[in-house]
Amino acid sequence: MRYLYIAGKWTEAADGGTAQTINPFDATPLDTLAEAGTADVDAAVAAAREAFDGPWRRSTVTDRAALLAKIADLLQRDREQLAHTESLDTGKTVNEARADVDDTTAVFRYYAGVAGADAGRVVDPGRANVTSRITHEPVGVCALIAPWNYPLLQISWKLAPALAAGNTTVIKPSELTPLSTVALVGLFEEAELPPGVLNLLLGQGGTAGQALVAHPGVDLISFTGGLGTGEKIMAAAARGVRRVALELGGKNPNIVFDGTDFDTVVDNALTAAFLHSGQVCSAGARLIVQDSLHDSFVAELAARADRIRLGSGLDPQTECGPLISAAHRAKVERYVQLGLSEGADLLAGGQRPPEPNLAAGFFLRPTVFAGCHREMAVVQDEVFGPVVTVERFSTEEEAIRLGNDTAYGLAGAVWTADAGQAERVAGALRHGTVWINDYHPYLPQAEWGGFGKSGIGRELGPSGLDEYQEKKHIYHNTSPGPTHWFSG
Ligand code: TXE
Repeated sequence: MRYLYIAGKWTEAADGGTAQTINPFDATPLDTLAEAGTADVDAAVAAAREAFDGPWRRSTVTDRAALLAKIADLLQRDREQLAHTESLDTGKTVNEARADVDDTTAVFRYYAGVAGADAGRVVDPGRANVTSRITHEPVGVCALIAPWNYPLLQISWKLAPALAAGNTTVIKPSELTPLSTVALVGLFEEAELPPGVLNLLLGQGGTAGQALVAHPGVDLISFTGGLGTGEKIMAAAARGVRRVALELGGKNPNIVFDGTDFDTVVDNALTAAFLHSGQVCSAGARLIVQDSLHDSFVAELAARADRIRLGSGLDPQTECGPLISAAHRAKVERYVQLGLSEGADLLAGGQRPPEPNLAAGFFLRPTVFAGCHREMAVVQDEVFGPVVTVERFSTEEEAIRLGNDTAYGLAGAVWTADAGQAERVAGALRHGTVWINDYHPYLPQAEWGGFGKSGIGRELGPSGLDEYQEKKHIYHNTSPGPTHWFSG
């Protein structure tokens, strides 16, 4: 049984509600979870408020940086156990889960390092006997809501800067993948975080999540998840004019010009599209390939997709795990049907795997659609599964036009041997991250976020800390006197 964590105590839900989390590999139960209702949301927000108004407010940046560095150490100490938990809960390979723990550690270390690096600035007031400075203050109580594809990593992108800036927090992991977040809260307890600074709610988005974002005691909401939920959350944040940051996924172009190393580019296209079964907000799910290369490229891509080994994330031979849930696989399968009905050519996958040992899990074979064009829904919508579409282009202008022909704008890539072309295309793409001759790497010190419907705000980098800070101007007149503005 896993509990809520409110005001420094592990607790059942006030109404005794529970839910099960299951293993997506075989649909067997993994654990029972307390399921928060509105009374628990009220208690968590009240605890966060009390902590914000209490000693945490007087904590120094140095204290908070030391805490984040300690969490980084504990994450590494528990690396194997955390990776195992994450793999079981999400279905991803344990290798990828290890990389997630390492990336999470790097994020805590980064914000431990930068927390105190910028204490504000002194400005020239342009007049005598005045000093004027800008200071940074925490925003207040932050509601941090994470999705199921990178549970540990996504909550940490929010939690590390929120705490570094001196906020208090109420976090809610996805109901589908809460276990690594529960473990992370355990590490904060071990590091003796004061009660109320970090509160954990487990539960459904439509109940606990909705009550949390609607709560008037919350000053800031940071959310990563689907577009529709993001729109609801932004509407909730409007009531009371609360701050909001949203990361809402993407439909990311991966543009391939002729002339780069063939094996390298096909290999990277596979990783871009099928890492974590394509359940990645920045997945390279929309390949845009130059005419002269197209036919050999798609043939090799499909052949290699057919060889991807599916299985349990814990099996070292596995290259792709299952999708997260039956409902999510059904959504992806609807897109496969839609792609077929829209006239795309199915070159690989499109089916559940035939192996009997995979029948109970939520598997779908890596799927390659060629002959796609920009009007198809399977090209425009975020499918968020192991489905890649291939379009073709002949000129650089056409590649740019296609790459920007999306309502989203999270990430994209360009593969070319021509450095000038690489810079021109990267400069013209309207996406928050552009890779040149690579796909997927991100850096804790570099901003991450989207243009268009991919969201608002930025995580990581200095801007990721800014999201959690108020800026205050302190104007100090050291020699005050009458203004003589009014004569009477
Ligand atoms: O996400 P939701 P879902 C996309 C992807 C996927 C689609 C739907 O296309 O198919 O979203 O996935 C909480 N108030 N991404 O339905 O609902 C929920 O409990 C407050 C892209 O699983 O957005 C969970 O903690 N919270 C994405 C979190 O929101 C609410 C990653 C995300 O769930 C809520 C995941 C509400 N009303 C899915 N409703 C990315 N950007 O990487 C739900 N939640």
